[in-house]
Amino acid sequence: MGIPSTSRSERFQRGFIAGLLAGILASGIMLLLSLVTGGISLPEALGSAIAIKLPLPIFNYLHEHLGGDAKEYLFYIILIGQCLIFALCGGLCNLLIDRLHVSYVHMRDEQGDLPYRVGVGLAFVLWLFSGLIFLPLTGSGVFGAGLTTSVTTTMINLAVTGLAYGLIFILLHNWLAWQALKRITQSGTETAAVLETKRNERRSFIRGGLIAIGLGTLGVAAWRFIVGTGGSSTADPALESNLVKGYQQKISPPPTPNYDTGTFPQIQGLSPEVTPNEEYYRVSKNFLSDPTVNGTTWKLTVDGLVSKPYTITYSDLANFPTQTQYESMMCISNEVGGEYMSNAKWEGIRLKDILQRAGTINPGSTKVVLYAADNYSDSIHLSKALEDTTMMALHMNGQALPSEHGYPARLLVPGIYGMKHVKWITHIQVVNTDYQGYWQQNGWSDAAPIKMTSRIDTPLDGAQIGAGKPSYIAGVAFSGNLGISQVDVSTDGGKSWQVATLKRPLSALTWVLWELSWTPKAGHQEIVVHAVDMQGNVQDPTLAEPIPNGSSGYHTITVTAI
Ligand SMILES: Nc1nc2c(c(=O)[nH]1)N[C@H]1C(S)=C(S)[C@@H](COP(=O)(O)O)O[C@H]1N2
Ligand SMILES: [Mo]
Repeated sequence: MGIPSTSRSERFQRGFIAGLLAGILASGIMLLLSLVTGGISLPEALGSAIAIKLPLPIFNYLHEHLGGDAKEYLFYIILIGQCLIFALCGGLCNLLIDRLHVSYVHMRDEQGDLPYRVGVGLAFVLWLFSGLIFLPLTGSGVFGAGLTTSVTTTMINLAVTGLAYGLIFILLHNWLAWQALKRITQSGTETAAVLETKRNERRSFIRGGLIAIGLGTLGVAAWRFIVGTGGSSTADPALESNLVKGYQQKISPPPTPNYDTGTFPQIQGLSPEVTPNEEYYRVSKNFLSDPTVNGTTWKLTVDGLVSKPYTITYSDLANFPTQTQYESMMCISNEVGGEYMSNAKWEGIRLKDILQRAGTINPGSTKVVLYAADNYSDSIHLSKALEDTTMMALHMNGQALPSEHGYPARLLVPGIYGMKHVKWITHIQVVNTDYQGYWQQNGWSDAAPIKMTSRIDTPLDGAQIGAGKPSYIAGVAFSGNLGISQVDVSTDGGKSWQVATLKRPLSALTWVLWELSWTPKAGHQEIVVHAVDMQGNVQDPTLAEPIPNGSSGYHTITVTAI
């Protein structure tokens, strides 16, 4: 009784099919593990590496045509790729074993079966490859060490995935081999007996496999439970879970906002949703005094690379259509948890309309420069200048613009830090150069997109609060023009997180008020907050100083409950 002769291509095919099916199952297990244990899965690692390295024009193109879905598509494409690689591994493994003539007899028994130790070996090779080569190549470090996620979790997850793949592969492969054997020896009674014993062996293996998978799942759940409830972790847990979450969120759909049902509570210490003009943050370069512009003599000049430059007075502005919008602003020099962030209702004229009045804009124009009465200037890109929400504001919360906020006219450019919101505008100029403004000449970012941020307004850092008394943790979260879809709050320094309730924002350009009901236990508590935007990006946990691109990191406070 010998091996039924099979061709190389037949063996490759058998390995490929077994590898593909095993790969699909193993990929499912991998994703499940990354969800349950918070570890990173390989498609996520690769997906975020690609998302980060993608050249900006391609990224913009994809974003324009696929929107937030682009990340999802990328994820599925990579996932399919991973299954195909698993399949290829199966096919190649099957061929390779035939090549190892010397140990041939040990690697394959008479029926053409592969012993399970081949599967374990395959799992080990894949484990080493993904941990030592693949993850470092995606920038995640050896076994995900660069993620500051627990290396052990990644090692275990990858090992479980690899073993699942290896063992399922052998199981399927042998089943396929058995089917082939059955076809070839349909008449032989002697072989029928062999088939019967093999069938029994297989049944008991399947039973064993199911029990193993069941126990494994239980084990993971139990371990998760232990780790999740007060188990101590070596790495900074806040950083760990959030960074991993950051990677996952980058390529998965954003959460549905947990908006209140019109019952957002009045909370003492929480910022008012609309900042009164007197309380609105104030920043200017002027040490001694800001300019006081006389509205009756004020003139606005629009010129540069336009066909019909013009100059108008304040009363001429009444000829333009107006637009009202809520928009929050934040200064690029705002520290994490800082006060340089406010929200107002603005009324004014679209910059687009002001430029249109100057005729046609020369082809090749790149930027629009805004000059102010205090010799301040800054520029924005022409495409940004033509957006519907970019405007010259004349009113703030229903009043003429207060002097300190730029009377008679200031720029609003949502999504970009406060410094580009030029106050006391006197002159608007279209240019074809890369004009650098006042702060840029001092080393600050020119693009200056707002970094997502979240702030705990109440309780205050260092406060003493009543233990066992129901109270609130509340604050604001802001991401420029990207919106906020979720705010997570931790009361144990980032070990565990709870989803806060959001107040439905006044517009897509404002901050979002959030709250979490809370009854503190006695003792010191470390409260941490982070947010997720409407695209599913998670706030950056990396601590960064404001200069040159704006601060980042999670607002963290400590309170004592007695
Ligand atoms: N003309 C002029 N505009 C300016 C500035 C300035 O110094 N001069 N400061 C900018 C900065 S850094 C910020 S954060 C915002 C602050 O606007 P606010 O004082 O109305 O909050 O205005 C911007 N516009
Ligand atoms: Mo600023």
